[in-house]
Amino acid sequence: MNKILSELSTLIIEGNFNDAPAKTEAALLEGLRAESILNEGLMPGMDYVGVEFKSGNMYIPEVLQSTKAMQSSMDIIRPLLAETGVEPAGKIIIGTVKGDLHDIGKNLVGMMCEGSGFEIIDLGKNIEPDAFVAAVEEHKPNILGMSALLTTTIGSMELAINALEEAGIRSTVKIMIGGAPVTQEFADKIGADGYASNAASAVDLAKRFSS
Ligand code: B12
Repeated sequence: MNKILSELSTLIIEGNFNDAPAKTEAALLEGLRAESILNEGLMPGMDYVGVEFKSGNMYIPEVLQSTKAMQSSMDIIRPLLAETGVEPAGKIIIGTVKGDLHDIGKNLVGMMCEGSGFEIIDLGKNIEPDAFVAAVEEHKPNILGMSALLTTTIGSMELAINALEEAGIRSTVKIMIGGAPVTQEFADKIGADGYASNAASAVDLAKRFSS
């Protein structure tokens, strides 16, 4: 691997968001294309973080630092990627359901998916079922991700799926759900396409849905 890209990967793994932007600029100055920086520098770094997180060698605060470093580099190359017309891996709409203000896990999932090349449209938190429907109609994503942390709000995921059915657009989008009270059994019950218990598994699921 190119030395500067390997150093950038290491900065992502270390969660060094102070130095990652300068290293990204240096890679561009060296003549590397934004696409190479993403695919050969940033993504391998985040892939490593995902593996380490899943195997219990990295913890949430460290993953958040890494995603922040990733974001700081993405801020620099995102406009260049758009210019060169690099196709994203897929488009994901994500949001925390109605009545629920927990967004740390949802943000982590969004950031890790962005780090893996997906375009993310983050609707935020406390999102009404109809707002999910309107967003799917407007943005036509491949995947809709819903998050809930309260046993009192997970029911809103089913309402959103029903609302998508009623609008006739349920089959246009894969639905993945997550959050501490959510289980695979619950996902099956409400007719979601998939469940992931953490951000790294959410990335795997999103990749599976888009391949
Ligand atoms: C931080 C926190 C808060 C913060 C939220 C800040 C924020 N911006 O998010 C504040 C203080 C606002 C808060 C408020 C409340 N909270 Co609170 N909160 C928590 C706490 C401590 C941590 C949650 C968290 O961020 N975890 C870290 C993230 C990274 O993990 P995660 O969310 O599970 O996400 C991971 C996975 O679930 C998955 N995932 C998540 N979303 C998605 C989406 C998709 C698509 C996929 C595939 C995967 C996925 O991937 C993520 C990353 O690995 C939990 C306790 C706990 N230990 O979980 C309680 C907890 C969730 N809260 C609880 C409660 C009761 C409340 C309040 C009702 C308290 C009150 N009486 O006011 C309010 C409700 C406010 C509301 N309407 O939402 C309870 C819920 C109980 C229950 N079973 O319903 C918990 C479990 C605490 C407890 N033990 O009682 N809370």
